[in-house]
Amino acid sequence: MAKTDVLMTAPMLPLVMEKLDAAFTLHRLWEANDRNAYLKDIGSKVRGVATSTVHGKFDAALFELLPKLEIISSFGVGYDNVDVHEAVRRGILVTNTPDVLNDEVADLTIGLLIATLRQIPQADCYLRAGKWLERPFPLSPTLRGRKIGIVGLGRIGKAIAKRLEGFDISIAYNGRRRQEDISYAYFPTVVALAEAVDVLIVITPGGAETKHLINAEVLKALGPEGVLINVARGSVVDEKALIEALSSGAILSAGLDVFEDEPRVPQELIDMEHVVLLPHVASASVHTRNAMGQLVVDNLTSWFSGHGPKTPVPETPWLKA
Ligand code: NAP
Ligand code: 8YV
Repeated sequence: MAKTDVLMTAPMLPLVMEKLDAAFTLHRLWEANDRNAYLKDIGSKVRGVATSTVHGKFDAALFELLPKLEIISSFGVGYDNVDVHEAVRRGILVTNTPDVLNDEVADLTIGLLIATLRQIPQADCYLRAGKWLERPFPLSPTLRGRKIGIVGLGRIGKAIAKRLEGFDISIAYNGRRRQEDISYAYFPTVVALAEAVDVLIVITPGGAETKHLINAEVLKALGPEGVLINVARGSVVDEKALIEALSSGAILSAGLDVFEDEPRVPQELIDMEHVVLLPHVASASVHTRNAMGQLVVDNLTSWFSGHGPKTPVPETPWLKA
């Protein structure tokens, strides 16, 4: 029997490529000299797609070239890369990779928070530069006595909060609605939360709804001792306003895993010594990336063997006939 045709938009983990290659006829979009000509040639056969948050936008123009598409299996829990409204309109399922990365991302967030406050990367550079031989490293700010505000208390936000409880500090949160089973203080706006705390940890989805949720007003409310940790999406923070707030001392420092135009990072941030910058690595361990990759494979194989998708996104639930 002929294998089902699946399109991959850019190279993925070896585990994903090998397993999809074995189960399907895998079309490698990145190997085509002319993307459009290639898609015009093979697009009418394609029933599944494997893509990732870092492969660029999966937009209406791409949908148009794939008339038989049934499912988009996306690598990453965030799926702001996929035009999900277009998928809904066309009755196409979208799946993501939730939960398997919660602990990894939460661990990294705590690491980034402490690295930012206690200036761990800067201290490492100081030692390597031989400056310790001249004088001790300057005293740093602290986590002690701080109040933490989590913007987006979802799966990962809760895993971060669980870890923070061990640090004996106060925790509050913002989301679009209060969660009745949560005892942390709830603030209905990000500005109100920022006024009440001195660390903001951002872990919402990206996309139009959260674009520049963290703006100049929020940063001003966070105050001169305030620290911003962004592990969500670059789009959630107004990067220009953040650079201004960090330059003027409107906030103390920032720890950033994500940026507005990845992998390009503004030179102003790179030149600042009081920020910690990471290249979008919160889930990037071999263990967790392989678990995410396996879920990309499982969603496609489960769907095409008639068992439904494993982890459809809320906008495209699987309604079993
Ligand atoms: P989730 O369980 O869906 O949680 C998202 C949370 O954000 C929910 O609690 C939601 O609460 C809140 N939220 C949504 N819109 C909001 C808004 N406009 N204002 C305030 N809060 C809002 O998702 P998750 O699995 O925790 O993942 C969260 C996000 O983290 C992903 O979408 C992705 O962008 C990011 N992420 C980044 C990395 C990385 O490598 N840096 C890794 C994994 C995930 P309400 O519904 O009550 O508003
Ligand atoms: C991935 C992420 O690293 O899951 C997400 O939403 O941002 C990260 O876990 C990213 O998708 C890169 O593939």
